Amino acid sequence: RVWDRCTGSWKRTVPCQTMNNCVLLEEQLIKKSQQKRRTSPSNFKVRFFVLTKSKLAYFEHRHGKKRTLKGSIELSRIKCVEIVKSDITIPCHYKYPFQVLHDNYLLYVFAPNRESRQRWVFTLKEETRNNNNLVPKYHPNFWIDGKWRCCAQTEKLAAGCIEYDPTKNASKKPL
Ligand code: 4IP
Repeated sequence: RVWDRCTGSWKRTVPCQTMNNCVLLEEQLIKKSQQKRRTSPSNFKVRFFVLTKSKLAYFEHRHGKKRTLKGSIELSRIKCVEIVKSDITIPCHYKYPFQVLHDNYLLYVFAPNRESRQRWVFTLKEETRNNNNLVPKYHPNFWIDGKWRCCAQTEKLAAGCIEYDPTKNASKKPL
């Protein structure tokens, strides 16, 4: 048996049989609900994030219990990964936000410190820089209360307002 780092439990099978299953990063972070439906609540959840060569997955982890998968994003579906620059008061414990735009959804993740955020943004950008669905432009600030704080557009899927550089931040490996 081998220890599965994703679920935090023993598994009969080898978890790292292929390179795609190997863990690049793992850490407890906070995420905002993606609000995939119009009626979805806006809330923040502590989740255990695991990045592999193929996916960004997040798990619920209650003390002493097996982790349960809550969501998983195929890296090939990611269109943009960037730091969020904002003047708003961050409504959760972790104060360093970044964004992952995928499909027609937007995931906001909050890291506990600058270094952690830099590691996630750096590694995610490295792994997605050659995707063929990247956006030419993105929104540097939050989508909040029905509008973009950067450009005041009122459509969540409105085109971004500043150029997205998939190689920026990706040249220097963070500590
Ligand atoms: C849920 O709220 C959780 O925040 C989900 O996050 C989130 O899914 C849901 O949003 C949101 O409705 P309740 O727990 O109060 O039901 P998690 O999966 O981490 O538990 P996302 O998509 O953010 O994973 P939508 O977007 O699925 O409606």
